[in-house]
Amino acid sequence: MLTVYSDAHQAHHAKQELIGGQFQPAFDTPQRAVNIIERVAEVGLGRIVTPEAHGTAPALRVHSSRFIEFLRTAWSEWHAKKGDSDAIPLIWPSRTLRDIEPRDIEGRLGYFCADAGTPITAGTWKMVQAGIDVACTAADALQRGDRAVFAATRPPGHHAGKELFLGYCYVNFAAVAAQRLIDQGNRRVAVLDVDYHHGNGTQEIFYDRSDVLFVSIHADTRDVFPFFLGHADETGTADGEGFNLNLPQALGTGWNSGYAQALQQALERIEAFRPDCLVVSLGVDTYELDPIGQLALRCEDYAEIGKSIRSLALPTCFVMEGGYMVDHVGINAVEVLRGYESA
Ligand code: Q9C
Ligand code: ZN
Repeated sequence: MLTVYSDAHQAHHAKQELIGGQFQPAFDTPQRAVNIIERVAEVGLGRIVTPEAHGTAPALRVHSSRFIEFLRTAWSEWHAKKGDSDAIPLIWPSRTLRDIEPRDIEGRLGYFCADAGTPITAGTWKMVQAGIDVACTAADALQRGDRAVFAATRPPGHHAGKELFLGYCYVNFAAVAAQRLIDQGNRRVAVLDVDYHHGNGTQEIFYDRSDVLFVSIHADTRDVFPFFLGHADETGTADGEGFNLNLPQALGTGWNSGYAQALQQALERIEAFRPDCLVVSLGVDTYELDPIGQLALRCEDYAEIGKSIRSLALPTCFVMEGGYMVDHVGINAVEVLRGYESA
């Protein structure tokens, strides 16, 4: 399996993260992606290539132009006003306030960002552009005939919506890849999201469409981030009615206590959709030792996930999402890919 990777992600390294009222080291570290690519090399998964430059056009297919422009320019605006500290919003257009884009950078940060855990730093845009390039280069390899390809992106992307960033995600790379596959002539694309967290951004982007099916297995959002989407009754709207499937899991769920069954249900829905290809949002924060996650998958379960996905016999683009147990993120992510290759 081909892997696409750029070390440009290292340009972004958040200083700290506010968690449980305390500043702690950020969870999305450059080391996560380094460990993943080192593991890919160690097991000899296949060739590793650097991405081709694609600019912002592919991101503009799934995000608004004012949003991408904001991401591109926010740091210089913030830096001019506030100096070197990470740009983090502290006020949001919550439910009873108005939907107005402010003029000042502080207001605009809250307008486009939904949480306080997704800072913009000097290197954020460089990292995000590299992620767009990686996702597109991977999608193009699939289109040229590769059976499977791994987009080793950092940061994750599945929380990012048309005009919203949160949850360490800025641009939705899985959505960029899925849309690119549609734009290149595929009639139906399925997105399977196995990250611990619900892929609220991917759901939002494709919610009213019947050409992209979104299926997600995640920790129940009544209990965990991102809270405000991801519930079982969200099935799609307008043309997209019936093309969104959320399979929330109770905290503590493991392979034999519900996860394998949910995966089977997800695969059956994808099969019935008869897609031309598949994008997998590959998060491994479902791991039993993940410091953020509260599901309970073990190392050996990840190969089973890969094997099960392979049974669909679809051209498959894996796009890296979460996984924060840093010394296991490479092992577990690559287990999925090896399981896929072995089946
Ligand atoms: N107390 C992804 O895995 N903050 N994003 C959680 C936990 C947000 C993670 C705080 C975590 C988002 C793609
Ligand atoms: Zn996650």
